[in-house]
Amino acid sequence: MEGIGITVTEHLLIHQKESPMATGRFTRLMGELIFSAKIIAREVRKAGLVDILGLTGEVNVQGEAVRKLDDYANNILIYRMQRAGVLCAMASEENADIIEVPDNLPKDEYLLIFDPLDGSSNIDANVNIGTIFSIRKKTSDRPYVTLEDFLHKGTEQVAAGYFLYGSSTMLVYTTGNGVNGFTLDPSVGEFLLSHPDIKTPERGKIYSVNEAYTCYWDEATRRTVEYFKSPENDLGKPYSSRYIGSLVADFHRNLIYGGIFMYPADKRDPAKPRGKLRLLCEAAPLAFVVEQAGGAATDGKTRILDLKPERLHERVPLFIGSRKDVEKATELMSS
Ligand code: AHM
Ligand code: MG
Repeated sequence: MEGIGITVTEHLLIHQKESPMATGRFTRLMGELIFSAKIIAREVRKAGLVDILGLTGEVNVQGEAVRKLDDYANNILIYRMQRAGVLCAMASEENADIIEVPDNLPKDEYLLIFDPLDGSSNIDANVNIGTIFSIRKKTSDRPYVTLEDFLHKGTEQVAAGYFLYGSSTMLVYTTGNGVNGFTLDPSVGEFLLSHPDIKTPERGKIYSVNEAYTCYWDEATRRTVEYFKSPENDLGKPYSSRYIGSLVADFHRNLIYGGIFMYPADKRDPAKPRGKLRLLCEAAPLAFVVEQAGGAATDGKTRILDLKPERLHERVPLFIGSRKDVEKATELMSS
């Protein structure tokens, strides 16, 4: 009989069997994360029909207005993942502090960091949004979790990826052994392996950056962006400009087609020249995915996965995508 393809659950179980040390806890963690994302996807699908669009009236830890769907996604993830029995703590883009698993619930050694609904400024316009996640293990021997347990390099991630709520709902993730993409078949409610072993082109044809901020950039950043627009670049013609303003969507398009996404540091606040995107819940997980797909990610100087955060919500400049494009950007940013 013809099957419908490999489900993400089957895929996880196949890989679990390959690892003699595997106990099924990671599979359990992913199962719960996938279920939470299906609930979020369902709410995103009916967002125009029910009263969950718009702002909640609250402001998150980054000083940004919290949108209702952000809030909903955050709450679902916290509620379900706290009960998965495999985590000891979480960190969300929407919460100032780490979120511990309460003592009355079963705990284990995994840590989960997430951006519940990235690209939320696009929600009201029906543009693609996503959930980004990073999975780590607690490495300290302390019997309790502290902020310190989260302040580690991206190289320590056990797995990372994202759910993209677009024309279809996708899951793209890595456990350090390549990248696989799954598409939700709404008729059976399962994620099916649709993009096995994703490899991003070595050099792309797309550059993605919010050029409105050129006035806030330094000379090196301007030169770097000019390179991708120049007919004299290594591609021999200007790259195409594509910018959605929704990181997961911009990243995913460039991963598939090849290209570079840039969110450089800028001087909107001259006292704090910095990037906008967060190291732990945005840059590091996507850097893990892109490297596993053959691409690269830097902050303009240093490999993203080698950066050790000092704060939970640390922001970094980000240059991410096709390897040769990121290498060129890093060279121009340092010259
Ligand atoms: P968010 O997490 O509050 O949605 O902010 C992150 C988003 C990214 O998805 C996107 O790449 C970036 O902000 C766009 O910023 P800008 O509007 O400054 O170009
Ligand atoms: Mg975000």
